[in-house]
Amino acid sequence: MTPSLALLDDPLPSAALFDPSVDLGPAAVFRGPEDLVRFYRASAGTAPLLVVTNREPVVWKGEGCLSLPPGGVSQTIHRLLSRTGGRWIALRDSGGPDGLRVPGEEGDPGYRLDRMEIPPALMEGHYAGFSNGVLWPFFHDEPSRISGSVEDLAAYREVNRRVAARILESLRETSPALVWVHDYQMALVGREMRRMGGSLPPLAFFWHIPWAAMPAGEGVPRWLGEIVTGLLSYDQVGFQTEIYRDRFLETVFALFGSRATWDGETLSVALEGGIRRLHPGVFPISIDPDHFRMMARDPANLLRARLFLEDLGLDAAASPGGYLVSVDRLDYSKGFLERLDMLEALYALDPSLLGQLSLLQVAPSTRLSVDAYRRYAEAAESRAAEINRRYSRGGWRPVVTVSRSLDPSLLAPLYRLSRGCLVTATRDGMNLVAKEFLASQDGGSSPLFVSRHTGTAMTMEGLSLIDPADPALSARIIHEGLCLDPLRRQRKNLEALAFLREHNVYRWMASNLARPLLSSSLRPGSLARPA
Ligand code: ADQ
Repeated sequence: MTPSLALLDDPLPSAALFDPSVDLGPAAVFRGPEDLVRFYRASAGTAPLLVVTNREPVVWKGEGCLSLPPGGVSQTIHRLLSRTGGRWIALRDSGGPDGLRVPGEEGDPGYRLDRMEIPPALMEGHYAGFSNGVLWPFFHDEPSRISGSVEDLAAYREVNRRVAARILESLRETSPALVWVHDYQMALVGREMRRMGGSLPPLAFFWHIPWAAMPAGEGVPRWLGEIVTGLLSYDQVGFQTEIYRDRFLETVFALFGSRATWDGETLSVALEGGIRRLHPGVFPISIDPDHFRMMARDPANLLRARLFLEDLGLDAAASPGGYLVSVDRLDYSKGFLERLDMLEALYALDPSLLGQLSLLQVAPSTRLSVDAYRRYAEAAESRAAEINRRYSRGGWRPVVTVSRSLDPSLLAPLYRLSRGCLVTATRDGMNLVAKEFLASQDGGSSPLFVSRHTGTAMTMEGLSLIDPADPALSARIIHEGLCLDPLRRQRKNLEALAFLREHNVYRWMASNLARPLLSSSLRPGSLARPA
């Protein structure tokens, strides 16, 4: 059934909420943070969750004043921890003390945030050197951008070891139902914890970025062997898509041959110390679509967005055909150069768009301590300037770049007021911007054009797929999409929104936690008791 606008205005049916079992099943409905909190309590009882990320969720503004996460995954984790108690360990990236109490709302316990200070040289090797100089380009299929040294790998190991030690320290004070570690900067934390010994709660890990296919005929690089073996130390490793999970399994088989077996649920690997068993799962990450719908509809937000567009010269008078929108960190994996090639191909295909349709790029710089990023930012800037020199007319510019982050309450109406959205990543674990755009349409008919190399394209149906490697073909797809009957475009958007409302970030989080929480509640002497 095609979802109607009226249906979208109803809350989701409150039928079966969930059974705190491994399989959340299609009946499990997570309408918002409350359902996630109920799921957590039903599965873990009063045992807290311990979360570990590279980046801290809050920014210290001085004198105990904190700015909380504006949205996204951090905010979802933050909300759960605020209400259920717990602990978050991260590397400190603003001022203030090592340990903070992050307050919950009235009546909520809040949680403790451990903010580990890492000496700058060590952090440089860990973050700019190995995480973003080696792991990021490798897993985003950009081998020519890999730059890292043995010292960087040593720094990465050392930071992971320190984080592991901090977790073990906190286990002396608290008995979490599980430890949930995030992303490629922290792959070795589980290994280090097991090396340090002692009894541990279940260890879950989520890998947010793609897993690369192994180059045919080449062995697995030694450092990659170490990362993979490190990941085997967790009890569950989550991936965004089946493709990434299967590539991970292929890497394991390339390394361990017949010492590894996989039964569709459990991966078993015979290592020197015994057999490691873990669950490599698939959990496509998502957003809170209702939150974006509300922000995109809010009259005050819409007014602010209109004024913002006027300042940029993108209001109806200055840019009569409107604008296509792109929102991403200025990262080479997001395909900035390819996007500009597509735009040029679109103008070549339909010159009547010149003077009419612009591209609005919201693109804050990122990771500037890494050479490859600095060079890329320069190249993207000069390519945009070249297009602007060539095609600008009167006050109209083809490319308008905003080089800073915008609050989600402004992004949502900017998505909604656009003529369409371009997601041009050459590789992307998921891409949440695509989902935010679809949610912000909320009955609107502006199309999303999303790269086939994103997790979003791999896990959602009915999307208009483009290929950054083929700008001319992509331009044709974009042109067709823009010319499509608005009612058909609206129907596609509504179907996508209905999917996102079911597969939202709360469900994502619960499905990540379900299996490890169940195993935690079954452990003898565990504090976690199902309700
Ligand atoms: P990212 O590479 O950062 O995340 P993405 O999934 O698009 O990519 O998430 C970015 C988030 O930051 C979105 O919520 C977006 O709104 C926000 N954002 C991006 N640019 C912004 C801007 N200019 N101003 C304000 N907000 C901005 C990594 C992986 C992805 C994976 C996510 C989550 O690379 O593949 O989807 O983690 O797992």
